[in-house]
Amino acid sequence: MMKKKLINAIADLDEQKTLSLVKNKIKAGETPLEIVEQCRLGVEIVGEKYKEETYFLSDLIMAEEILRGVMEILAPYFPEKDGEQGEVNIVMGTIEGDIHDLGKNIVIYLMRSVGINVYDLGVDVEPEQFVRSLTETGASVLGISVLLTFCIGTVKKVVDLIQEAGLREDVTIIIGGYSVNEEIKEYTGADYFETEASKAVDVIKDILKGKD
Ligand code: B12
Repeated sequence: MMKKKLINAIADLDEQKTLSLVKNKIKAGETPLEIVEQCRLGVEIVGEKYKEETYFLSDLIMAEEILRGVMEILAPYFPEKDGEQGEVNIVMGTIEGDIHDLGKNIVIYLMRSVGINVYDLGVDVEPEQFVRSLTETGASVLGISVLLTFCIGTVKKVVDLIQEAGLREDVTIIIGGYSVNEEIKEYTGADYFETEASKAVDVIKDILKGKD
C-alpha cells in the first residue's frame, strides 16, 4: 500500500508529494534502498507514458528534477567510506550517445558507501575512453550504464576494444540501465547485467572478493 503511494506520486510527477513521502518513509525506518527501488518503478511508469505520448520530453525532465531532489534527501544515508589504499576498483560511465546518469549515480553512491573506490567517467563516454581509463587506473571491473537501445551496439564495441587491447581476461564487465537484459548481456559480451541498485552492488562486491 505505502509503496504504491510513492510510486504513484512519481508517476504523477508530483514533486512536493514525492519529497514529503520520502522524508516520512525515512522517519518511519524504510531503508534508502527500498525508497530508491520504488522511485525506479515510478519513473518506469513515466517512461511508459512518454512512450504512449501522454507525457513529453518536458515530463522526463521533470522526472529528473524530482529524482535529484530525492537523492539530495537520501545522500546523507549513503556516507562515503574510504576504500583500501586508494586503489581504483571499478571504472564506471554511461555509454557514448547516452546522457542518462541518475541510475549510474545511485549505484556509485551505494558502492562508495561500502568502501568501493569508483572512478566515474560521467556520461556520453567514448569506447576508447573506457579502455584508456582501465589501463590508467588498473581497475579490474568496468561498469557501463546504457538506457538507450540504440546505444547497445556501442557497448559491444567497448567489450571488443577491451579484447583487442588484451585486457579481457583481467577485467570483469557489468552493464546496467533500463535497456539491459540477459539477451543484451550475451550480445555485448559483458559478464553480468543488473537493473536493481542493491543487487548491482552485491554482484560487484562478489566480483571484487573473487579478485583478491
Ligand atoms: C529521466 C529520464 C530522462 C532524463 C535523464 C536525466 C538524467 N540526468 O539521467 C532526460 C530528460 C535527460 C532524458 C532524455 C532522453 N530520454 Co529518457 N528517460 C528518463 C526516464 C523517465 C527515467 C530514467 C531514470 O533515471 N530512471 C531511474 C534510475 C534509478 O533507473 P535506471 O537508470 O534504470 O538505473 C537503475 C538500474 O538500471 C541500475 N543501473 C543503472 N546504471 C547502471 C550501471 C551499472 C554498471 C550497474 C551494475 C547498474 C546500473 O541501477 C539503477 C538503480 O536501481 C526513462 C524511463 C525508464 N523507464 O527508465 C526514460 C528513457 C530511458 N528515455 C528515453 C528516451 C527515448 C530519451 C530521449 C531520446 C528523449 C528525446 N526524444 O530526446 C532523450 C535521450 C537523451 C540522451 N542522449 O541520452 C527512453 C529510452 C527508450 C529506449 N529503449 O531506447 C526511456 C526508456 C523512456 C521511454 N519509455 O521511451 N531521459
